[in-house]
Amino acid sequence: MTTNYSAKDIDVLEGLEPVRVRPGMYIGGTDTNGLHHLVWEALDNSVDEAINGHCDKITVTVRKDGGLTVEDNGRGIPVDLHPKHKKPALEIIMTTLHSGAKFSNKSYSSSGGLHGVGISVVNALSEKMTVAVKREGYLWTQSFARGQSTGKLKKESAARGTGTTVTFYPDTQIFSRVKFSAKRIMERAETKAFLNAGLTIVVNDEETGQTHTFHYANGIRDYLEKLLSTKRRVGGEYFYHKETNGVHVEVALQWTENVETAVYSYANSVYTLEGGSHEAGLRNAVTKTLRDLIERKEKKQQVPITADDAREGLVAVLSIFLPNPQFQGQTKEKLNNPEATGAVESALRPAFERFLLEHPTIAEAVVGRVTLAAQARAASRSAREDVMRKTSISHRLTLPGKLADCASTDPSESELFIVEGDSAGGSSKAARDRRTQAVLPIRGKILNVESASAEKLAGNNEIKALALSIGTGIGPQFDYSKLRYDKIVIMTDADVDGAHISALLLTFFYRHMPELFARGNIYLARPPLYRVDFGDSVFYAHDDEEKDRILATEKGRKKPELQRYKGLGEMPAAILKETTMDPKRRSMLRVTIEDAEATDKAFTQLMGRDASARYDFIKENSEAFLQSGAALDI
Ligand code: 0RA
Repeated sequence: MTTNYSAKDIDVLEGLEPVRVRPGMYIGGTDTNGLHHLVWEALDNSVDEAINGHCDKITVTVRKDGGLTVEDNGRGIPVDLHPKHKKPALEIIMTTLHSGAKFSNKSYSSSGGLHGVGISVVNALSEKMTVAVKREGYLWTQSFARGQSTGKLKKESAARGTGTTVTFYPDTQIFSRVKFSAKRIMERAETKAFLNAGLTIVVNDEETGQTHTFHYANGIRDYLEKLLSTKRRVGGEYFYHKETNGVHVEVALQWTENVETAVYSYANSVYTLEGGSHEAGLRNAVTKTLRDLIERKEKKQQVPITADDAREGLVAVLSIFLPNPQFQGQTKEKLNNPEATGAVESALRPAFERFLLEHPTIAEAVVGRVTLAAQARAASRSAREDVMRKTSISHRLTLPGKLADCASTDPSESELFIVEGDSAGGSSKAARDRRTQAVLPIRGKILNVESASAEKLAGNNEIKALALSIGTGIGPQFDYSKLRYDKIVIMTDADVDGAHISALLLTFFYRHMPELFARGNIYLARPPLYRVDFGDSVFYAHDDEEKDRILATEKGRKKPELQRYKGLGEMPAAILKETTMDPKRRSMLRVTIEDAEATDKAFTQLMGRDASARYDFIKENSEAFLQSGAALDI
């Protein structure tokens, strides 16, 4: 740091009243997410001290009295008097909007994300807040309530070292629920520790007496290890870090046998879910390096490598630190600094190329993996082109009205969720990724195709909507090349009725589109049936047994709060997304026909005309019924 902060630069002070009038504008809302924004804000202020090299330990305490304390050994918030306003800098920083940044002239800050609004916002939304600072040989304290000081800055005693301790109690007039989730805080602390190698973050949960210390000497390399866990690796791990022109770039990556790509990107240790300019730089560097390598190695004409081929199976952590991060998009989770693309690409590309040349075994494995992806794509391309042609305007017009289609026209990345009823349809539409996920609500129990006549089948609206959406046609007209979605996901309520509807749909597919099973396009979503809250920790259970197990293993902890989701329609969209739909977090069952004959028999028995005890059978066997499917983490 070359210059010192200059308090005199602040002329107009903006009070905190607007924050209390419209908290949502500053912290996104007043639900538990908003509540936790206060924690992220307080934590980020300390992490910023660490990013800028002034702090190496942060302690977060979830207090028994409902408050939260964040302590750091940074420089301490300045306490000197502002020449014009005749108030200590600390008081100005705590009681006015946006003043903290003006004092601190830090090179990197996480501000600009959804949070980064300033520690004063935490103060404004807390019924009580105390700040203790060690600086200039003394311990200083000041207290506040709802954004205003309740006393003057006090010089308490002589003290060694420097640091800031902030304790706040969220305002019950603002927040519907003021209970912090130690689990969420620990997850966040872990990520921050991964992204800031060497930083120690301790989280104390006074309620359970648990303490977790997060410290990763190898930073994002340790993070990558965790993300890889048991995934089967291809080649070896690659790590890169460099600082050029004030932009610090760190990458850790590894290819796997999985087909999914898992790139976690961060800017100034803020998670960028939607990627953005830095992620584009990574994508360019990786694609171009591998493309060049393959072209040089294989003289003869090869299948060209696309960016998606290069990323297939890739698990990566990208973390960059840059002076003025600009976050964009609805949730401000996309980095929008154009210079970041070039900074990442031009630094990474030559280094990654050198690495591959120096590690021929790894290079060979990665090239093999990427070539495989390219070949698979080429093989399905002609089929896909066919689909594209046939999904031209005339076909598009015939899509059923209640289908909420996805934006993508590329079947290989598209998914269709079949849900039961309009309310489930509503919540799944809110929870989906509209680019790649389509939702088709069907009404009630669809026709039992096992016992229905062909005419009845053709005239049934639900069946028609299904067949049109999927695109392949049914029975003898079935044409796989017209498939519009790679994944067809049956998503029914996690109860007996849901299992029944799943069975009806599976029967329909099995009888009229069996190839979809053979090719592995049919999936069952696994929405939870119960939510169990133990104060801070949240568990989801898919059935009674799992719920009982959770209750048994977590016995002795706080009194559990049990919630049974009556249906998908009742589940908040965010929860549905998190537990069931988001490809990064969900787990689904892929239904494969291992024993076609036995399956055929089971369907005939279960779904035929002559099935008096069918309902009971399904009730008892709904779990076993799904056992022909293998659990996949998709
Ligand atoms: C303004 C200026 C300086 C540091 C800070 C604020 C600061 C704020 C927080 C919030 C939590 N922990 C913190 N640590 C520091 C820089 C003061 C200087 O130049 O010495």
